[in-house]
Amino acid sequence: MDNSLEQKIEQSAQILVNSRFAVALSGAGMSAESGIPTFRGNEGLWKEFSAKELATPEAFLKNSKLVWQWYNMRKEKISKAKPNAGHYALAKIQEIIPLHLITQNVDNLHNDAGSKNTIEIHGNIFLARCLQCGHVSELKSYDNDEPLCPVCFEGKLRPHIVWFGEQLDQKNLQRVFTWLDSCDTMLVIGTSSQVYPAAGFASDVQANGGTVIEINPQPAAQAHITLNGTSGEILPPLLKAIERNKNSLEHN
Ligand code: BV8
Repeated sequence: MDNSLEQKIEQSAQILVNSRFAVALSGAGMSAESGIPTFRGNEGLWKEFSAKELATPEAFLKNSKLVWQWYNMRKEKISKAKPNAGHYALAKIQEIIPLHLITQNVDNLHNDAGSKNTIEIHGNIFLARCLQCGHVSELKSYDNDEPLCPVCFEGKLRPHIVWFGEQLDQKNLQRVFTWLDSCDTMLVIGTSSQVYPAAGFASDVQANGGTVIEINPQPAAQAHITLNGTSGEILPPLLKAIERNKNSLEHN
């Protein structure tokens, strides 16, 4: 690792250890090293299917079976994936400093890696919502493209996912904005920063005088510090630097 990247990791660790209220925002790049394709990369998920055909309420109304087949294909892939070194390092950082996590990812891997205090703003691929009674239930299987509600037994289930053109869950959004109001350091990890409202969070923090640090091999956010690399490469040394800085802070 070149020493300018090492220096920037050290600088980022000092900022994070001294921050009052840090928030991490993660995107699909976080799970790339777990073998889950991102959306807009070369092997991106959107390549085969376009978002408008699948990740919209209109698509589901028009052809719910096709949408379920797409989600079931993704669920099968995700069910076989494991958190990577980046997920585990981030969960450990959350044990050392007050780091709150907002994820755009629906793959549950942050939860599997032990992250707490997480807001899944685009939902979770292993949850399904009844169109009839609104009940949200866990649906881990991926063999049924016309699942019915296990509570009212008659309603069709849809993925408990936020599609394009749909409002985010208002409770989640309220929590996000409360966090952003207090946030003095944001760590943006593995997102192309193209999807709103998440794409606007870093500039909200900057507008409040906060510091933005980005981890991405192809940086996309307006960040003060850019750690140019993958989350699996950067987060473990960032964890070590945070542990070092935290210890020396406690012993001085
Ligand atoms: C809403 C479904 C109110 C779940 C998703 C304001 C301006 C312009 C447009 C809008 C706006 N407000 C609303 C919109 C419309 C729309 C939008 O933002 N459109 C974009 C495309 C312009 N937003 C909405 O509709 C949102 N709703 O705001 O409601 C409203 C509604 C309508 C009109 C006005 C207001 C709902 C957004 C949620 C959509 N659902 N997915 C699913 O099936 O998964 S979004 C989809 O993109 C995923 O959920 C994903 O999380 C999200 C963001 O993608 P990324 O995570 O960034 O992934 P991507 O592939 O793009 O990038 C990967 C990055 O990782 C790259 O930078 C790469 O370099 C990096 N990387 C690669 N490998 C690694 C790595 N990084 C680190 N390590 C690695 N190893």
